Amino acid sequence: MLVHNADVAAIFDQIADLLEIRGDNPFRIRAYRNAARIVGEWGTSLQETVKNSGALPRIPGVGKDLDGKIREILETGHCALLDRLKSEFPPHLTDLLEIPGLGPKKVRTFYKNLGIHDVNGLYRALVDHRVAGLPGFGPHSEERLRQSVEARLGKVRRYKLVTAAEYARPILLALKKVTGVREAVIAGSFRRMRDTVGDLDVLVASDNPGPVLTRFVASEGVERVLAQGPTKSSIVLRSGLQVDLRVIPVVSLGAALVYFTGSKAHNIALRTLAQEKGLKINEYGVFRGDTPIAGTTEESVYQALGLSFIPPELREDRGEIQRAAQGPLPPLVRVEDLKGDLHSHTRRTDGKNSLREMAEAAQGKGFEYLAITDHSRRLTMVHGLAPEDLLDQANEIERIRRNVPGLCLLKGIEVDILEDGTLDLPDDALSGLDVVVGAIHSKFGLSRSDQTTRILRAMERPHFNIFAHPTGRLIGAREPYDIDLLRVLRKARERHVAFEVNAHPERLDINEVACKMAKDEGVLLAIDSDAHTTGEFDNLRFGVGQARRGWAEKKDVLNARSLEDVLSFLGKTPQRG
Ligand code: DGT
Ligand code: CA
Ligand code: CA
Repeated sequence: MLVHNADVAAIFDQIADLLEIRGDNPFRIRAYRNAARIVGEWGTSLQETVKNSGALPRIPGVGKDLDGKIREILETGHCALLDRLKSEFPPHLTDLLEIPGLGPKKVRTFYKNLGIHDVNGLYRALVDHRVAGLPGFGPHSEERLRQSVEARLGKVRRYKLVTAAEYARPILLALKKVTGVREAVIAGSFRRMRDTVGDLDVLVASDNPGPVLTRFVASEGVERVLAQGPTKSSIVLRSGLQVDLRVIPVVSLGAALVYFTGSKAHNIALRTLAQEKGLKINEYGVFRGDTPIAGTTEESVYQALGLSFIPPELREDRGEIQRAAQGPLPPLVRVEDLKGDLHSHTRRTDGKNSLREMAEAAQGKGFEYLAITDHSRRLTMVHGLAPEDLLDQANEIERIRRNVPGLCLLKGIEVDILEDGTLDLPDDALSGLDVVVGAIHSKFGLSRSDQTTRILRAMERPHFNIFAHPTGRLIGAREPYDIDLLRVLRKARERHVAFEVNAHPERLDINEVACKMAKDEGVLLAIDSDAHTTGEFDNLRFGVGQARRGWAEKKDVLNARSLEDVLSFLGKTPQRG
């Protein structure tokens, strides 16, 4: 076997890396590093020298012990010590060393402190901001590292809807103030409320584009201007998010909105339909020959094609066009339709606000009801509640109810579904509550059949009301666990269990496709904030977005119902608080 000096050096380097990750004696580590360097730079082939002379030349700086290792490698191509060290660690741990800026010491910290095994694990930790708290790391180094890891994973970066919304707001506000601007809208996937967006597409209706473009490229937080023409421009913000601008004539606003809202698939289907009718459609309007017949409003564009108006959330070419040809589409659920929230947390577990603060915030939002659903005891890292804590909280709820007139506080729990499908609290602890939200927080890796069975069993429990964040995904960070969704939905219908559309920006779970399935299976949706702070009730709009993308109407949503109807669904007799 041909063994180069460089091969020997590489093995020594790997040994040094692993010894360092292990936290071994620094002198020993240095001996391997030095040997790697010296052998790697040795001018003649060690293997040939040994073959020709029968002996290894004396290599300065390399001790006896390492001499033996060099011989071993030259003869076999392997080193038993390296194989042994490798077996002490997860197989892909050392892949982390290939990420710019990461050496063995940092890899050791990730492995020891966070249990990270590979690049994907590191990525999840970065997305969850678990790295920023480690010694030697802060928010900035975390962000830099995340970018390197993304590059390594070959991810095309997409942004959470909430993040995109944050960046979009000041840009829109500024553009709306520019003289001559009739309208400024974010089109694209953002307007369709996709769970993530690739870039922002800003559409401005103005018959005087110059000042709009000037203001746009001067937006706060611009890192680079990618392109600038007379009516369009693209910028990249410091966060990496790209923003495209198109300024269009006021008379074309409707047609431009349709075109730039997309989706691409929807546009293509519209174009085909237009051609069948002998029409032409583009971002300036709908035309018969050269004569414009529609384009100022979106309604006019759809009408010219013989369609009723299609809400942006449905524009994915998933049957909406055929449906709109038959008549008006069903009215989709709106944020204003929500009468309450059935999943929220307080400081008693991992929330950041007190029960009273949460209740007052919900009252301020005009809710009729708010369910307090802190975690059950199994989630020890958040000090989950045992039965006696639940009683204590029930008393607190009774007291606070008087301070929030008009709002009914519901006593609830987010109870853990254990691996075997039992719940983390006994039935008699749950029976005293108004609402039981069940969720999975562990053992995400069970097989499809085990995971499904686990959930079906949990739903058999008499007090199980709402299945929370049913697929367990974390956007960009954790894939959904594997379940037979249809079976679970059918069980949910049979057991009068509602499926949650968790509106937390990192979850948006279930997604639109599952929402549509739930609707088709006759399972009610509960669009919940899962709020851990008073500010998070505002996230409900993102949950509503997913539900709308899944064709959900007001009648499909549990918490669009009155308190009385909700209590009756939960199997409770209405009692006025
Ligand atoms: P994203 O940014 O990846 O989240 O997704 P979108 O849908 O925002 O896509 P984007 O930004 O590439 O383009 C914005 C809209 O412009 C898109 O939804 C539809 C329209 N559009 C873009 N490219 C084409 C195209 O090649 N043909 C047609 N008909 N429309 C297009
Ligand atoms: Ca876009
Ligand atoms: Ca774009």
